[in-house]
Amino acid sequence: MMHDLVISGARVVCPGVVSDCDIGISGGKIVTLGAGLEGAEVIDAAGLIAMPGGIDSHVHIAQPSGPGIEMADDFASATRSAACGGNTTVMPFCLPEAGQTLREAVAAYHAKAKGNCLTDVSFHLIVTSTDPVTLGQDLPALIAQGLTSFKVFMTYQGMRLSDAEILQVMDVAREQGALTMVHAENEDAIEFLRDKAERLGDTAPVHHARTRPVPVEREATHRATTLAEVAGVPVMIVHVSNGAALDEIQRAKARGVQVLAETCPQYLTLTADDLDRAGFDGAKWVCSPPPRDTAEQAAIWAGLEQGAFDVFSSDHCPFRFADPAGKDAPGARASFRNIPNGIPGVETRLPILFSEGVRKGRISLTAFAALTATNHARIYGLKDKGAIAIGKDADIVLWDPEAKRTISQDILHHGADYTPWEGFEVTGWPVRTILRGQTVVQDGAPVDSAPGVHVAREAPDVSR
Ligand code: DUC
Ligand code: ZN
Ligand code: ZN
Repeated sequence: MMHDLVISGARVVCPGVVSDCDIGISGGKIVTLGAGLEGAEVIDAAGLIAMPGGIDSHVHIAQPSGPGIEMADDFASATRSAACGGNTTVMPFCLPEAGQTLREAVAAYHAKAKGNCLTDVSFHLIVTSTDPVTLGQDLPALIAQGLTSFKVFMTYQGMRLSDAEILQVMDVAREQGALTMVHAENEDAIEFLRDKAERLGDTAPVHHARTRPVPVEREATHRATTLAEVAGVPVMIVHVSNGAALDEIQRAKARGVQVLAETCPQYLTLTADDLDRAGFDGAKWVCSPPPRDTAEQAAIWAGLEQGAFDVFSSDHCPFRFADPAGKDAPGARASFRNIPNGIPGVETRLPILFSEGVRKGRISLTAFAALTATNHARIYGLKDKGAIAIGKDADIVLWDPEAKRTISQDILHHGADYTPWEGFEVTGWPVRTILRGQTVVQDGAPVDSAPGVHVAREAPDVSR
């Protein structure tokens, strides 16, 4: 059988097993795994590892972020950066602007993404309102269109939902077979600490971390899992930053609650000390939850090694540093309160986990593929994606496991003007990214096209 494309000679990371075989691709799908395959085009991948293309199920792209504030990435730059970092699908959130319905917001995001993407894209929703139109009409209609997951916030004035509202939203998720994702931090506790810090003149970026300490996240994690228990739904706790919050998740699971958990590179490799750098520089590391300390990093690593986490995402949420529409927003130097929350990371997520996790012997290649692609597809209902297996989309990334890179703004492709990992050394780098059989990044350089499309999803497996 003649294939459109054969990837030959790689170590191939299939679900649960690594195999030395060729990958035969036709019509954008993986159709054969075997030896000596024939193809119209053959990629000699000797010495490389073939992995399922990364799925980053937690990114923010061109998201409204307040008056005068602009995210550093549009869909072109975010997906270019994602593809160069070995990803083939990203899952951004649709957040309604003031006065916009959820359906209008989704239409606006589709318009921004269409024709501009180097990876495939599949939207989550953010639910900030529980009015009858949102819960009774928009949410069911959008879930039916394949936007089968949404995030709610327990923090941020204007975005947070009360416990009563979260229960209402979870009830819609239960009825419609969708998955609720929760940002778990206790807003009242943060506000109490933030007011106090400002009264004391503690306004530098590091106080962002000090006013969102571990108990703030631990309590909210307990509450979120308890609300899911009461509503009788599964829940995804996103961006878990510390061992105490992870303990709450494990306790809820032991009670029989279906809790899924996500963590991110910042909680493995950064600390609150990064926010304490000289002058205003710490603003580069302001994100929520904040990076903690080395003991919490160890707790998150232990969770990853023991299978306590389902997915590893970037929470890419980029703002330029030297920009009044970014980190240097009006009032940001006067108080950390005004610094936009979020850091870029869609391009560095996979190399950091490969280097720190696989190369350092903490996790296996198959665990890496599960945490960075396969589980994202299974959990969020991307039925054609996430694995090197017959019938799946040919979304594949070839890794040079020996390539050494020093992460630096100079080598990245995002729209931000810095990386929080400047100077971080990694071993292993994605050298070729293939989306549905088409090469979109070769030798670190993106091709000049935009083949990415929006992918509607099935119901999440845990919600069916
Ligand atoms: N939560 C996120 O998930 N991303 C950026 C900011 C935030 O608070
Ligand atoms: Zn969040
Ligand atoms: Zn996020």
